[in-house]
Amino acid sequence: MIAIYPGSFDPITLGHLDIIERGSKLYEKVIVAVLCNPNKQALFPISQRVEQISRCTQSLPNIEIDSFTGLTVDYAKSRQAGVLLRGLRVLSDFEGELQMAHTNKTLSPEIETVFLATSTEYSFLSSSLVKEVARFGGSLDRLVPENIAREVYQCYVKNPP
Ligand code: COD
Repeated sequence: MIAIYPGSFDPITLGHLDIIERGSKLYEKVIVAVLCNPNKQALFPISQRVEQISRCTQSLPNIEIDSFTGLTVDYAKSRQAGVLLRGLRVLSDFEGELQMAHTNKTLSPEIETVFLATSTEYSFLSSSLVKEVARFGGSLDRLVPENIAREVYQCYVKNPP
């Protein structure tokens, strides 16, 4: 079975990577799919996010990185995927995630959403938090891989707040 792990990944965090690694043990193949959303201002362009995720997942044999536009379920069907993989951190994630899962199920009943609970050490971690910490010069150790931290800091050196 092929699973899609869709998201913004702006930037990829250790929490995302934990879900990817654990998902890779459950499914034949996991396609990490970066949504291309021209209406949302992102820190990194799509091509750079795809490259960052590829770099961070090199050691995993059954991971593919891609980007997509439009509905996630349409993309999933185009890739013959049966599962949408999502991560759950805290109760506040649940409402939005459940709404998304029900919408996707209504649009495409044959595709299941599967949730993986966050690992305890990443339960607080989000891409927004990473950007906020970097904006104020805080340490990104234990939040993102070192090579990603460097690129995040560079954005704020180029565009100081
Ligand atoms: N631990 C565990 N899981 C985590 C962590 C962590 N520390 N951090 C993030 N995650 C999980 C998130 O809960 C999420 O499941 C996933 O990782 C990706 O997170 P993000 O923040 O990078 O991506 P999102 O949630 O912004 O992605 C939203 C989508 C792009 C999937 C969504 O907007 C979408 O499907 N858009 C396409 C249009 C569509 O199909 N709409 C209909 C569905 S509503």
